Amino acid sequence: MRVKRYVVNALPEAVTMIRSELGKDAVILNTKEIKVGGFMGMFRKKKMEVIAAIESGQQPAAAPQLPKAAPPPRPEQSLEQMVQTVQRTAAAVLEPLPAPVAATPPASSDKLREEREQFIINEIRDLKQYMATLAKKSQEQASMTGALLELRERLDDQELDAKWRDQLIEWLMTAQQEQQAEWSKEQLWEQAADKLKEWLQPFDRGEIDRQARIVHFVGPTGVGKTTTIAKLAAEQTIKQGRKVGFITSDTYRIAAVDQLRTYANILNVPMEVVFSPMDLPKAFKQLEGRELIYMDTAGRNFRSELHVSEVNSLLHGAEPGETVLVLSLTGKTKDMAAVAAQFGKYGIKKVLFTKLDETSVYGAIFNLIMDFELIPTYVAGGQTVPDDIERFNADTYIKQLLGSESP
Ligand SMILES: Nc1nc2c(ncn2[C@@H]2O[C@H](COP(=O)(O)OP(=O)(O)O)[C@@H](O)[C@H]2O)c(=O)[nH]1
Ligand SMILES: [Mg+2]
Repeated sequence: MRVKRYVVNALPEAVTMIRSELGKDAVILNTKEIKVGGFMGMFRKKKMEVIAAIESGQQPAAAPQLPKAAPPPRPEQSLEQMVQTVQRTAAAVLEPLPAPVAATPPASSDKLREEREQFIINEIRDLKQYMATLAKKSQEQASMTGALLELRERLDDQELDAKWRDQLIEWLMTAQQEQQAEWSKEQLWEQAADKLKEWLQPFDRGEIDRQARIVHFVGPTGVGKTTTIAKLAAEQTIKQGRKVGFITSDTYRIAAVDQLRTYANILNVPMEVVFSPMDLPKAFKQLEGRELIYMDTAGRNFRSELHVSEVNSLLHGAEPGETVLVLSLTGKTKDMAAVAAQFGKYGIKKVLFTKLDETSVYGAIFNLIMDFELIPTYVAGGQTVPDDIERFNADTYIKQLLGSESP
């Protein structure tokens, strides 16, 4: 009789070794957990000791081996090949265990069998999952026509969030399959535009409430709040003939007050400066006869909760009105998202995007609208007062996002 001792991490490992070294007639005599290595009794690793034996005279036959771990199907394998791999694996591992020798207590043999079965089950489950993802991927890739790939690339270039990009591509693919047709590039762009418009639709009613007498503009420093106020005020006074007034609380910089004052003078609009919420009633009194009051605020560190709540307390003292968050498209998406999240806590939903002229990447607008349920009002595209501003228009925006390929 030839007896051999194996020290392994798990039983299946030993089974493989026994099969290949001692042959298929080998039997396991005993298994037990042991601890090896370490230093002065510490850091010892748990291992399994397996004693196996074969009658002398019996040749270690070339036995079917229990695959250690089924080799993961390579991505370039076809589905058929993958299925064969799994079948082969299953056939090999499901082969009955060698009958336990009488010396082996039945309890340990049952445990052994159980462990092996569990191992097999896990292996097959992993393989199945792997196959399913691979099959889905390859199916997707195969059915992605050139135009779809091009659209995907465009959306990536535009920094549209991967979740919206994937959702859109998936929807287009399904719609195409359902119609059993392959859309031309034009059709594809048209369908993509329609779908994007549908998604934006709940937020696309953006206008500053005509009933609101006081409109506050908030947002980080330098995004274009003061310039935007001047643009909108010009439209309201010159085109609409409304009586407009200005209030500024941006007293952190002398230049900021002067900047708004310059516009106030040009437009012949009265202006009040407030240093704290306590000054507000007086300012409103001064502007009593004005139909519309634009309120300029200081750009502060709006990623800080403290500053946002500070602005909010200033606004709350005021008469009911609207608050518009101004965001510059030259800002980083992450920073814009952080600001939107902070203001979102105070129920601020209207947004105005500036500096459209300084970017050709438009995905951030979509991402922000969808993620924070923001309602876009205007987009500003230049420094010229009063011309460089227009109402947000979903169709125009989607054309910008999808690019010139759009029909
Ligand atoms: N290119 C571009 N520049 C803008 C736009 N709006 C404002 N600006 C410029 O951005 C700078 C800061 O504007 P300002 O109104 O003072 O920002 P505030 O700090 O938010 O009040 C100024 O130089 C503006 O001329 C825009 O839509 N496009
Ligand atoms: Mg300003």
